Amino acid sequence: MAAQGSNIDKETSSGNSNGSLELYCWYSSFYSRKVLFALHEKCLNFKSIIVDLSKIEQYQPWYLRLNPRGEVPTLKDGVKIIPDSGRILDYLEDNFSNGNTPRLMPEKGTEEIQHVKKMRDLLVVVPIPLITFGCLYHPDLTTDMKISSCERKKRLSFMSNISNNLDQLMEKYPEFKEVYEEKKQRLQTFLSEFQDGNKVKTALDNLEVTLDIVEQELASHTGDKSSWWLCWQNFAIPDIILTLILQRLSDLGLSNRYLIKDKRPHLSQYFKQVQEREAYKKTFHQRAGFLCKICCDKKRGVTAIGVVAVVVGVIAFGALAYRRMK
Ligand SMILES: N[C@@H](CCC(=O)N[C@@H](CS)C(=O)NCC(=O)O)C(=O)O
Repeated sequence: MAAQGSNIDKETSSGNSNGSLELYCWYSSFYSRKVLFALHEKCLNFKSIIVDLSKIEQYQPWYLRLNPRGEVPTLKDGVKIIPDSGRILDYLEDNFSNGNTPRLMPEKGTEEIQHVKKMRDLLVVVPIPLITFGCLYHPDLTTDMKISSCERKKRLSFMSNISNNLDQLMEKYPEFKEVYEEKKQRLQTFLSEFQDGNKVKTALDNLEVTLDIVEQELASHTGDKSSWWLCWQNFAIPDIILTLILQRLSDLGLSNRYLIKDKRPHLSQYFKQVQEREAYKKTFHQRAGFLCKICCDKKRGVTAIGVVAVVVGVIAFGALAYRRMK
């Protein structure tokens, strides 16, 4: 089957893989980024095929045949199709960890593996979709919401409109009726979850506990371990998940709550350090992305105001100079 999707990008790294990897993803999706980050860390060559969530491409028959849950990411390696970010990371680790391709987990049977797995399991359960949409819906729960109220409303109304889109798709593609019905139900549950302020508040409070454990872990690295990443000398899967969580908190305007230097000095230093990694830069430089787009639009708005101010200033100055000359 030829790849369909909004766009195809060839990600070129100097690294390995025979070029057969195709990642169906959406650049701003948390779970897509988890895999993109891992692919860049491993310096693997891959093609990324954009499944545009803003055009609900994930529900189109061609994609549902690939991933019946209608979610990104999905990895294709030749004839093998691997859905779900967690499974994809395991697949990459099992199949692409030789020679120059770095491991993102300690080898099986080693002393470190249990500890690294424990940290991964702690971070993987952080309910990022609930926190993201919960904060868009209850901006008062954030300290420095960076997304304008107009954009938040647009995003939330897009979300509640998906149900209608699913009804239309059901008529158009009756063979996928069950999938669409299930999706509608899951969406309904999710909508009522993130609209419930108490649920979102609890998730944010639980995240304090998780990040306290992370802070303790980082603080415990002294002496020979001072150059360690979260729980091992190598950058590993828990680091990828932690970085994505910290980035999302920052995008949502929650850094002032979780990442302040006085409260979690090691974590705030860690986040600065991780942003220097090439794989981080490659993962986050990507265009598109809903949250990213909004932030950029906001910046563009500020830039536009700046340009208008300069133009008005120049005209006023010119007019003044002209009057003086007369
Ligand atoms: N457990 C899945 C979750 C994937 C997921 O929820 N992806 C979101 C984007 S971040 C998605 O595709 N949402 C579209 C939808 O559910 O319709 C994974 O880890 O890959």
